[in-house]
Amino acid sequence: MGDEWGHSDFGPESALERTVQVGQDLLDMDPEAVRKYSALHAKPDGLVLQYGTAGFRTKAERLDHVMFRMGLLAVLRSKQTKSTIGVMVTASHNPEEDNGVKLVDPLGEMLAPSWEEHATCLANAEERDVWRVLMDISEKAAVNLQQEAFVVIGRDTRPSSERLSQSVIDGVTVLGGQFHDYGLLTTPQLHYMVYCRNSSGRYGEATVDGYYQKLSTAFVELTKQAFCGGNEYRSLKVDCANGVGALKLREMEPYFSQGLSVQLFNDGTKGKLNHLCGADFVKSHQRPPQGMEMKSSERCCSFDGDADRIVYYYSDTDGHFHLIDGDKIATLISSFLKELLVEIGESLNIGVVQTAYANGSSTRYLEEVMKVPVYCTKTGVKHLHHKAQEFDVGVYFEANGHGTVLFSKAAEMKIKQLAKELEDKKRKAAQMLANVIDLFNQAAGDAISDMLVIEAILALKGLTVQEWDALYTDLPNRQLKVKVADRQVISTTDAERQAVTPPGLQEAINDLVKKYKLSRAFVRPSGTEDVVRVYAEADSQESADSLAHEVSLAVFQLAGGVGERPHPGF
Ligand code: G16
Repeated sequence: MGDEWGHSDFGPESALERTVQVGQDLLDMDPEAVRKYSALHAKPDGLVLQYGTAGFRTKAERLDHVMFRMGLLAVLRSKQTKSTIGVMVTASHNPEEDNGVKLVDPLGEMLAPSWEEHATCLANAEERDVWRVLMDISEKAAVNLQQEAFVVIGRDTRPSSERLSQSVIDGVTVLGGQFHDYGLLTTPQLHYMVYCRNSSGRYGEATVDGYYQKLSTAFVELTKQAFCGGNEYRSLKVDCANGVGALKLREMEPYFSQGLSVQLFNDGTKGKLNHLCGADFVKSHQRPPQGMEMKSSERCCSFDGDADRIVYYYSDTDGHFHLIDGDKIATLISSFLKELLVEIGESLNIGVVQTAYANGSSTRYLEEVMKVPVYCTKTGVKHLHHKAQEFDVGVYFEANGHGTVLFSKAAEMKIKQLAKELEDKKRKAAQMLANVIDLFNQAAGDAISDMLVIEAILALKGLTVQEWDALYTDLPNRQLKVKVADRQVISTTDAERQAVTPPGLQEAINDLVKKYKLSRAFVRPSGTEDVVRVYAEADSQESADSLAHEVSLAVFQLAGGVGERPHPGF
């Protein structure tokens, strides 16, 4: 394969993976072929969808045309960037009946905002307009149509995913693109593959084995000191949400098992994807997943359906459940990194990025105790990722457990050089940092990678899960969902902390918040589900629950609620 992007080949092959080279006859874009194939993936009449927080998401049966068209779009994006583009078929934390698709840009990051608009336009085009819209996008984005295109595809374990990823492939091939179908992958693994392929392998080898090797080697190196005598940190219970994370973690375990043994629950052999289990369920219901056997004080964690989120938890000796969410994960990681940076004595700046959902206590702890700057962005890792790129070391986590740490190229080079040059304690600190860089997935939030980082830090610091939890006390909080006729009637500002429309809603929220101590509340339309999300926190769980309920009622009344009125007790 030609190699102006630095690839020696467009992709590795294995018995399980499929690479198809399309015939020369399809290399030229053919409007008739596009029309013909598009009709086989027809758009349901009147359906309008939006490229949301993490791509398109809705009921799987409404997505065939979107998949085909995202295959087309990925080809244009690949031609424009002269890079490999990724397409992931998943609806992550959503129920099994849903599905979704998102495109992955050249460095493994989320699709650029202007292309999200193109995606929405193409997904909603009427059948007769598909070719014209493709040409409009090509013109606006200055796509060189003669350029070759290469797309990599991954999918989760939903029953609909295999068929839908075939529709993506149809879209890619009809526009003359080449592709590599990785089959089942976690979402962060697909992001990793894209990054590897576009960095000429410098980031790693673009195979699942390459991913396992890279992360496990860094983990084993990092934890060597902590694990030499064997200790209590060596076992962890993992709820895999009945998703793809179970398959991948099981495959990966032999690579890191000298440092950690994992016991898998909800591994997809019995239960339904994300049903009463998984990171989203545990975080929003603040209780253990079904199917997990928790003993007092044992460390447990949950992935979500495509393994890009992780939350930890344990139950204390009185049987009380304690959740350790993305905020506390960010705090643990930031304090570990800050200590190492101080030790090596380099003035590399560190910043933490959160969203409005971050617990007020976490922000206070990070700013006042740890003295690290904290920034708030809109929901969606694409926003956090972007902000985190401004720092030498940018830590970003959503409270729901979605996040990672980014190291600037300059910081990475500096640290890796110091790991060779420095002596004694400083050298050890630099070497640890170098391993941490390799252990984090720099392309996207990744439950498996985050889990290994957390396990390494706990082991190295000799921290129990209770000690970690005790860093600060979360303000009691509650998240609810409200059904409205059209969630777009709610628009927000100030990183989603204030509602601009509908009129009167923000004033109503302000009045309700005043009734409670240490309180805060906001509402925003979800970008992955057809609901409005409500968040409230206050000085007691009772107050947080009551405030969340009252705000839900205000949304229901002022934003066109449908169905049953929100009732107390959720
Ligand atoms: C996705 C995004 C996250 C976001 C979440 C909820 O998560 O990747 O950044 O926090 O959706 O978004 P919303 O509140 O707009 O529905 P996942 O794990 O489902 O991909």
